[in-house]
Amino acid sequence: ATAFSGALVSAGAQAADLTIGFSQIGSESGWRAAETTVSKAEAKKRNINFKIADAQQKQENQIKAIRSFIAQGVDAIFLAPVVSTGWDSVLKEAKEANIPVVLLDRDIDPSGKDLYLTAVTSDSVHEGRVAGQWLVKTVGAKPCNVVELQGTVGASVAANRKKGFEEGIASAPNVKIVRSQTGDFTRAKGKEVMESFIKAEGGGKNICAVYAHNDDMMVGAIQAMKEAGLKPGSDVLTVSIDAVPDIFKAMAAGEANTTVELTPNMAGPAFDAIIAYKAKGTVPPKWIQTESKLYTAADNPQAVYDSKKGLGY
Ligand code: GZL
Repeated sequence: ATAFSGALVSAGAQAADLTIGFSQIGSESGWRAAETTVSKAEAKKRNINFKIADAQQKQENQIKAIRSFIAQGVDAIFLAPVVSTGWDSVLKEAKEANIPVVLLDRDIDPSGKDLYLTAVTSDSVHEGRVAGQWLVKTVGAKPCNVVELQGTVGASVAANRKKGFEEGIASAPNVKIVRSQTGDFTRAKGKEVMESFIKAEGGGKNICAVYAHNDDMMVGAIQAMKEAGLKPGSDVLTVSIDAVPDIFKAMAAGEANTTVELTPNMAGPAFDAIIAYKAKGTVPPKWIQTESKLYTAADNPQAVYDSKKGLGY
């Protein structure tokens, strides 16, 4: 009994002794704000000393934060990489300092795969594909001009969600992307770019659908469409990703159609992987994949909104 309880204590103690630094991108979207809130709660549950550095969406600030965590001698570093390139030297420094790195919610280029222990992300190509397939199913044979609001230039999820969506609509020649531009994952930029799309498309009458790489840009786009006298959710179909509360509020108002859910809890699985790695040398799989789920306006959006409100979005 002593040995057994001893083992438990040491594992618990192990987590209590762990200090982990998180280089977080910023709070550009409701989803990312929720990821930060949830990660703090997950750290608390596991008695982990958790330090979060907010980079205001700038890679150089993320690199500085990683260097500071290395200097502090943390036990592990979590990184949500704002873009997928430019990490080699700083991650090599972490490797030389024997500090394991875990990627959260975005990837770095495959050339850097030896520079991190594991990545906890969704399958963002699949998310885009599911979005495209929903649109094809919904419009049938009707010609459908789509405008696309892309995520941050250079972010793995933006490239993947674009690729997946194009795969999803490839089978329907009547569904075409006529305009595509980055809205940097923010509401403000999403609104601004949508305004320019509406202007460029003669007031937007021939825009059949908007595909946004996240719900926050779509919330901005919905604002722009309403101000231009268009009817998002009916005349103009909307499909986006994240499943934040405000997209369900729009659905309940008949102003949005579909979202693909992304869990904000990437840190929980990351903590568990690091605790097992530190306590027992268990090497995790290179990719810990989180699930995605399609929601439409038929899925009782008000109830979903109520259930998600207060989770830190
Ligand atoms: C996706 C994540 C994206 C979210 C956006 O895993 O990196 O970043 O979809 C956020 O809301 O800006």
